[in-house]
Parts: sequence; C-alpha cells; structure tokens
Amino acid sequence: MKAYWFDNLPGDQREPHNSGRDVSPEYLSNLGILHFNYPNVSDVDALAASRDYKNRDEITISPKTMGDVYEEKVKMFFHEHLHEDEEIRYILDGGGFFDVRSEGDDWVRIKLEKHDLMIMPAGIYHRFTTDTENYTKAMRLFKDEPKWTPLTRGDETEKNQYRMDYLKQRG
Ligand code: KMT
Ligand code: NI
Repeated sequence: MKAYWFDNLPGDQREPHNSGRDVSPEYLSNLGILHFNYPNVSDVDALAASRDYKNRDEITISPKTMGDVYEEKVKMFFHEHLHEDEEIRYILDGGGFFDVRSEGDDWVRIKLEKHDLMIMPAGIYHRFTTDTENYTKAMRLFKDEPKWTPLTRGDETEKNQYRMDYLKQRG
C-alpha cells in the first residue's frame, strides 16, 4: 500500500497520476481509512468474524474475465460515489487504485497490491480503477444485508445521513 496526492492531470485513469507528494498513514487514519497487510486468508477470516461480516464474493476485473464490457466496467468503477456501509476490499492478486476525497475535497490515491486489505468508512466519497496491468482480483466482504449500492455524488448524497455521520466523525 502506498498513498499520495493525485496529480489531477489529464490522461488514462489507470496511470499512477502520482504528484510526488506522499500521504501519511496518520492522514489516512484521520479520514477513517484502515489498512492491513494480510498474507494469509485466515487473517481476513478473523477480521470478518470480529466485525460480523458473514458474506463475501470474489471479483476478477480484467479483459480476460470481462471481455468487451471490461472498459465499460473500468469507467463505471471510476464514478465518484459513496456507500451507506463501510467498504472492505482484500486484494487477492494483481492491484489497483482507490481514490478517496480528502478533507479539502482533493483526491488521495491509494495503491493496493496483493494481500492489502482496506476498510473505507461509510459515507466517504471514492472511486476505483485498475492500473496499467489491467488486472485486479479482489474479495469483497459484506455483512448480512449489504447496502453497498454505489450512490453517485450529487445533491442527494450531500445530505445523506451516512455522509453527515461520516463528516461528524471525521471532525
Ligand atoms: C468499488 O466500490 O468501486 C469497488 O468495489 C470496485 C471493485 S473491487 C476492487
Ligand atoms: Ni465503492
């Protein structure tokens, strides 16, 4: 895992877009983001159990597994959104980038690699993209009734209760 300020320059979203300015673990933690490196799935199982996550699935995002819809999906994941539940992702293979909004509404880019597990709080604006390898195999963890439907940023999400709770916690 590595976090830095997104450069906001035009070009393919899958390029690193590294401004050269790192973002510290403390800053990420202030945004409410948790990160772990778990080489063994048993560690993921333990975390899931401790947070009462009973369901999971696996997704492989690549042209090989998705064919013609790959490019479309990659664009879709990159639409800024929030969820009403926390989002837990564990990278099984390959890698990718999650961009999250900072306190000043800038993008922080988080590079995830194999065995990285990230927890994003409910209500944080974010987006995802594969990198130039075009290959992300990830586990998605859910509680009983996942409310992980992406809510696209707009007037509605600005007054969403989960968004307001997140902002209150972030301080
Ligand atoms: C999301 O919320 O955009 C995703 O879960 C992306 C796919 S999982 C790496
Ligand atoms: Ni999401």
